[in-house]
Amino acid sequence: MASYPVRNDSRIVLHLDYDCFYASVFEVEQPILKTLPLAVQQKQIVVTCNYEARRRGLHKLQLIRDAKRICPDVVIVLGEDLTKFRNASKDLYLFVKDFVWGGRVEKLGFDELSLDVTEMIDYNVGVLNPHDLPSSFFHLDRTDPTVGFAYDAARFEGQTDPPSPEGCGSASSLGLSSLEVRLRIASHLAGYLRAQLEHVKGYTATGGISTSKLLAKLVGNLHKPNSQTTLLPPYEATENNSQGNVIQFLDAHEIRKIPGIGSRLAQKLKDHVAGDDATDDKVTVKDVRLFPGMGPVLLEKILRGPGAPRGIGMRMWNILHGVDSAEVLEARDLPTQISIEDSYGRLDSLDSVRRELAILAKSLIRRMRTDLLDKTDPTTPLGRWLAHPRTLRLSTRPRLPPDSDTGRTYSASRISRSTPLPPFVFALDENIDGLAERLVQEAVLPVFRKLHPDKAGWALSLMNIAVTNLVESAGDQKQSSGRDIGKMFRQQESRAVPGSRTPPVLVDPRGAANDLLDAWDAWEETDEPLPGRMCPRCEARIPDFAWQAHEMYHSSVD
Ligand code: TTP
Ligand code: MG
Repeated sequence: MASYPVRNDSRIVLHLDYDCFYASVFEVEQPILKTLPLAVQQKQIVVTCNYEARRRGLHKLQLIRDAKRICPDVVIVLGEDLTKFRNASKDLYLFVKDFVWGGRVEKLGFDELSLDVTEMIDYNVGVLNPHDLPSSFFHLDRTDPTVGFAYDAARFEGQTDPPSPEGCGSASSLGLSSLEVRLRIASHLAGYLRAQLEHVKGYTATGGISTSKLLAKLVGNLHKPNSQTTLLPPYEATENNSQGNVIQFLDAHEIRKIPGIGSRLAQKLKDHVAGDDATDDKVTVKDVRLFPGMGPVLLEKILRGPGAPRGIGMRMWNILHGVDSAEVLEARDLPTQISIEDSYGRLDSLDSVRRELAILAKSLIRRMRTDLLDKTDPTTPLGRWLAHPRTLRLSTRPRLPPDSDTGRTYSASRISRSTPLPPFVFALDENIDGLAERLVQEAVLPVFRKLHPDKAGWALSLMNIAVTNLVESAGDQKQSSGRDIGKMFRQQESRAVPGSRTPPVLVDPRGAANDLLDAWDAWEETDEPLPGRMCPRCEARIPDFAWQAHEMYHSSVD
């Protein structure tokens, strides 16, 4: 087959995924926990556990009851209040971003980062001494040549895929600016950043190094935990390596494991390639790529449908070949929206709806004050709004009647409606409770009535209120000054088990922002096969008891 044009000389991207993130947050607070099997509980579920617990047979999304049976001395901590995870996530993000020239660090969920380090790598290629690669010095600061670390540029740090024979390819035989040399240097930067995260902040992370967000994330998954992997060149077809390593690496992946290919797209591809009766078969990238007649035109035909972006065939064809042009988004100092939601057994009366909306509205205003206020200016002691959201959106999700065969209840999809956000919510001298009540009365309930014109019987299993359409206040574009960037996040998210008595949670808008329909899913499947039913978002099989938790984990705003 002809070589596919993989651009391999453009960006260098690192992907970092903190190991057992929620559990690590507790371990950092109380280091003694590191030596013990530790599980984080939300409702009756282990949402994550440390690697000591995993060695003893525990895994994510397991019933607490089972965890205790399998490992009676497991230490269980409560993880329903997300504040500490959110704070840790923000702190680690700012810590990492400080190292990266240009601040091109993107947060993917609470516990993953994508870093575009091209500029740093190319600068460091420029100062390499090709005659003495083992005594190289990585410059972390262009203006102060003493800031950095010593490293051996003749070898990769960590693992490579495929494994690289030690010392292969000297810089002189490859050319200093070859992709291999650039990735080698990047692997040392990844190793350095991971070591800093561990020694300064107490968190271990798993790393991936390649030329795009897609490839860096996927290759990082190969060696977990506390390790890193570089996708080794050649990326394009060569005489000796007929396909190139990108195709070889990607081809073996199940189609639904590719970030950017959500469940709906994956199902359509599977149906086409394997036929309708083979839904449980694993269809790989290779199966799709080499299917007779496959190409952008056929892909467009297969994937076309409501909601599918134009040109999806070409984009999918690119992804199947590892060509991902999505940029690492430059850190923004403001979120794109703030969204709070909670789920319920069944909300039916106006009183209960009003009460729960007031709780959500309080959280929303509190969150707006945390994320959108600049409190650094002593002349405005109450703070100054950095941005004003213009729109208020209410989403709800009704519960469907129980399935007549199984008796199980399922939820319908979300419905939502928007209205202008009343400006009184920005009053800083009024208390949050009062503002929230007024917001519910004057804005949220009228929208609710439009969404649900019937007087009762809504059987709501979820409500979400969000402020969107943020307009930054004049003079607050601090991006260019490089000072205040990243004080807030472009993406806010949470993965939590919802429930009427747990604090309402902030929601991840990744799904909405993603280029190729569904979100980048950070979720790794557990090693053990789980009973239960298939998640329509990521197609993981989720046990019934963990269903709510898992749904919430995705929690993207539809
Ligand atoms: P993951 O990245 O899936 O898991 P992890 O970081 O705990 O473990 P690993 O070392 O395998 O990467 O999820 C990140 C956090 O999100 C996790 O610590 C707990 C939380 N989470 C939920 O709240 N609900 C869920 O359903 C899952 C899977 C995770
Ligand atoms: Mg993780």
